[in-house]
Amino acid sequence: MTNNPDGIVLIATPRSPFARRIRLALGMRGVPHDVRMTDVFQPSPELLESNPLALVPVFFDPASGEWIPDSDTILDVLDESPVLARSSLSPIWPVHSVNRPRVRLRSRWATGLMTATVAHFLERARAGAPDPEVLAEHENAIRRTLDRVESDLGRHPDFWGAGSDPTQAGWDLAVALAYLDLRMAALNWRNQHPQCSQFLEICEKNQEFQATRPPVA
Ligand SMILES: N[C@@H](CCC(=O)N[C@@H](CS)C(=O)NCC(=O)O)C(=O)O
Repeated sequence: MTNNPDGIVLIATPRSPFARRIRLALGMRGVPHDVRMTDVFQPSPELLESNPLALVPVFFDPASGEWIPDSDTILDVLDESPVLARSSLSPIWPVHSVNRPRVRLRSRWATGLMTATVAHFLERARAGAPDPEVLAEHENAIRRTLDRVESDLGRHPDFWGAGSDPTQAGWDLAVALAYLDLRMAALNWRNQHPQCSQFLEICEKNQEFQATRPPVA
C-alpha cells in the first residue's frame, strides 16, 4: 500500500508513451499516486468503467471525483490541480503567456510522433498483411516531424529545455524517441538526427525517466 493521501490514481500500461508522460509528470514532482497497470487489448471492467473508449492513460482526479482520459487533458487538469499549487510544485506548462503556446506546439509535435508510432505498430500487428501504403504514410509523418524537431532543437532550445531542465515538450520528446526505439528500431532515427539523439541521452540520465522505461516487447 503506497502513501497516497490525495487518492490520485492512474490507469496505465507499461509501454504506453501517453501513460509514460503522465507517470513522469507526477513522478518528477513527487506527487503521491497509485499506478494500476492494465492490458488495453483485454480491457478490465475498471478500464471500461473509467474510460468507455478503453484507452490509457486514465487519471482519477480527486478534486472533481471524475476519471479523466487523454494525456493532454490530464496534464491540463494537473496544471490547475490544488495538489501542485499546495506544494508549490512546478507547473506543467509555462506560466508566461507568450511561451505557453510555443511549448505546447512542440509538445504536440512530440505526441504526434507517439500517435504515428502507435498507429504504425498497430498496423503491423493487426491480423492479415499490413497495408504498405498505410505504413509508409505513418513513417513519412515520423520522418518529417523528426526533421522539424531536429532543426528546432538548434533554433529554439529553450522551448525544449535542451541542455538544462527539459520542459513538458522536452520530456514528451524524450518519451516519443524512446518509444520509437521500442517499436521502430529499424528506422535508425539517430543517423540523421544527432540533436535529438543527444537530447534523449541527457534525459536518459534522469532517475524517473529510467524508472518508467518500457519493458522490451
Ligand atoms: N490521445 C490519447 C491517446 C491514448 C492512446 O492511444 N493510448 C493507447 C496506448 S499507447 C491505447 O490505449 N490503445 C488501446 C487500443 O488501441 O486499443 C492520449 O493522449 O492519452
